[in-house]
Amino acid sequence: MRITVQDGRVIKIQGDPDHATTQGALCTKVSRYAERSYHPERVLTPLKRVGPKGRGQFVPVSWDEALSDIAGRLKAIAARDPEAILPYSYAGTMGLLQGESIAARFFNKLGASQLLRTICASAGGAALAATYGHKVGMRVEQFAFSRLIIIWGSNSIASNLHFWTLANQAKRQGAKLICIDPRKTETADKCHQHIALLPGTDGALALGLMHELIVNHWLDQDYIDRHVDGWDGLRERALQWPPERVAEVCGISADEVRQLARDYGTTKPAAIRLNYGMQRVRGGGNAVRLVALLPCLTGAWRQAAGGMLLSSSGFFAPYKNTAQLERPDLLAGRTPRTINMSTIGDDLLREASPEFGPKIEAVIVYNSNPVAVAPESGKVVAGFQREDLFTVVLEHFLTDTADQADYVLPATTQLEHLDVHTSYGHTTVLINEPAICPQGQALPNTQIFRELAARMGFTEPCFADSDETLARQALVDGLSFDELRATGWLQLPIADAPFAHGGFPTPNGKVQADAPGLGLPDYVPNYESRQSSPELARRYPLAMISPPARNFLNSSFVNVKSLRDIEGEPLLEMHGDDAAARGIQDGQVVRVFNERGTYRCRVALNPRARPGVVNGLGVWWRKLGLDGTNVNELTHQRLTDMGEAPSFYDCLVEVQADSLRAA
Ligand SMILES: Nc1nc2c(c(=O)[nH]1)N[C@H]1C(S)=C(S)[C@@H](COP(=O)(O)OP(=O)(O)OC[C@H]3O[C@@H](n4cnc5c(=O)[nH]c(N)nc54)[C@H](O)[C@@H]3O)O[C@H]1N2
Ligand SMILES: Nc1nc2c(c(=O)[nH]1)N[C@H]1C(S)=C(S)[C@@H](COP(=O)(O)OP(=O)(O)OC[C@H]3O[C@@H](n4cnc5c(=O)[nH]c(N)nc54)[C@H](O)[C@@H]3O)O[C@H]1N2
Ligand SMILES: [Mo]
Repeated sequence: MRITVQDGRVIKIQGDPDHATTQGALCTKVSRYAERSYHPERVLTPLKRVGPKGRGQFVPVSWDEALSDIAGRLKAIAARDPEAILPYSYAGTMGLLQGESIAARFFNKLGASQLLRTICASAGGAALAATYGHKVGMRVEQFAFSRLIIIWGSNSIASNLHFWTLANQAKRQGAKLICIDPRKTETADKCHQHIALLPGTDGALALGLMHELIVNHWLDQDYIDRHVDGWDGLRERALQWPPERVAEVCGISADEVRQLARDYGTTKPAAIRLNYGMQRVRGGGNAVRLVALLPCLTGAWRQAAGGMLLSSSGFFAPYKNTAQLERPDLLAGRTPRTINMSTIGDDLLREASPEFGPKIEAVIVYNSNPVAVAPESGKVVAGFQREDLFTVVLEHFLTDTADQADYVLPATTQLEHLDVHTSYGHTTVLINEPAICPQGQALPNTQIFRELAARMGFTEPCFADSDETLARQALVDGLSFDELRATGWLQLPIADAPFAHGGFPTPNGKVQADAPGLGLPDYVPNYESRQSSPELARRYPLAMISPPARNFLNSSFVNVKSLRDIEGEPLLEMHGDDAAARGIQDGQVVRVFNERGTYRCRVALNPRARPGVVNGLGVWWRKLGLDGTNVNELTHQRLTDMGEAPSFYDCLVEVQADSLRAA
């Protein structure tokens, strides 16, 4: 980003035309970053709760009063058991400094519970690690030169714009673009073909593609022999998936399977842009393993513009000094329990027990809005409303989570603080220089944890490290902070075709079809589907997915007026046939419900929804919804097959016209 500042105020935000991946473009959301940062509702002083829990009633207090009181409360809890204290953070900023640097040191020194950060990507991450050894893939720039691009489980125009620009370049050069997504997204509109499979059936489709690659002799047997472990077993498994069986499971036609396999097996270079949307189901890990094997069977990796990309973040691992930033040595031999962020609803409501450990007595939330984004939010809210829970939230705004706090502490935005960023879509390291002064009394997360550490009596010199010191510590010797500061970003040294000759980051350099300890991947049906839970499906016959609305970033930007005006209000997209069967009309208010709860919103009958699947666009702030709920009222806390991730898009519901409104 390039920020233009006049008299200390941001007047313009642009993409940087010199950066190879972004090429001068910003997505709609981030181009409104100034509107967000100067928002009249920014929290600009520390706030202390005065009203009942959860009502969002606060009075401003001084930093000193807030920090001293918080430190006092934490000390008292820690004296009984530090594991009763829980940090909760995720994607608000993904920077190395304002994420887990001083914060991690703070919680390590304290001996607090550790947070298992699973809410987004850990099923796919575990699957890539099992298959390739790490989260590695194609260099994103190379997609511009592909002849076939399969965009699989990603609404790239909305959530991965910089990739879309490259895919579009390939399209102009004659490449074929195919989108695999239950929803007819903005991206599907712009592809040559859209395959609208049922949610959670991607593993079956991948097996069917393998079947066709085998029977039509579209395999690169030399690449397989040299670089793939476990092919014989996988081959046998794939041969059990003829197109007709796949069609039945996926809710598509056998010809769609055959044609997709033909395109994939006979076009070179062929690239797959897989994204995290398809791993938010029970079998997400197995599905990613199966898709990740496809380019290894056709030898697509031989060409720079062939292969697949889910995440590039593993490429950064050798260049990041996580231990130096987070200082696990401060645990001093203790091994606190871990709490999975995706089951925060259940865990906040759990009593002390030998298996669980102590009841959670305090939560410190930063860079996250769990009340809106975590599954089964009825339970998350009930947990945060516990009278005996002490909650501190570092935030820019009074989000649904901040409303539940005992203290809200004003944090800086990325315009106001220093940070270093890696990426999961490209391969450059970036610096985030502060462009303006902190607004009001806001402080960077790092500084808030420094001040808290001092009041807790933590005397280790590492708690005094400045942000610049942290930035230098974040990178290993191969990358120079001074060079980064001078140029804005540094490209990692990665070959254009990194796996043309194998060399995957597994112990023996080979792709693991048969992964140690896991065996072969298979199709794993959803927890909730007509096939796997027919009784449940009789009561709740519609599958609901909840991908992000185009103009929001998870629950960020929902309160930015110009963006919310584009989205309008929370919507449920529904197919005309499903609506007709229920007497539902376009634009009507509906009740969407299952055993976990009820969510009311307006229905949009439109072709973006396929029959049998409804799309509840997310992630709205609960308090801006019709009756103070959002889609996560309906999602559940069961975890994926790998990586212990949530299965947001594995969810059955029923929909009815809202009788209150209809009357
Ligand atoms: N505008 C916008 N951009 C974002 C975000 C945002 O909230 N808003 N979030 C950011 C973050 S944190 C992330 S992790 C990435 C996520 O980016 P993506 O991985 O691209 O994920 P989503 O956009 O959540 O979902 C992608 C698509 O998956 C589809 N989908 C749902 N279930 C299935 C399935 O079972 N199979 C298949 N094949 N497709 C399925 C959805 O309909 C959706 O269109 O985007 C980032 N970019
Ligand atoms: N139903 C459903 N639920 C989902 C998803 C879905 O597709 N469907 N997507 C999931 C995914 S992919 C993800 S990644 C999670 C994301 O969930 P979260 O990590 O909670 O992300 P956000 O909702 O964007 O909330 C981040 C908060 O951090 C704050 N913030 C931003 N920068 C800073 C900072 O520098 N300091 C501090 N202290 N605060 C800051 C923002 O104001 C914002 O309120 O949600 C998940 N939830
Ligand atoms: Mo995410």
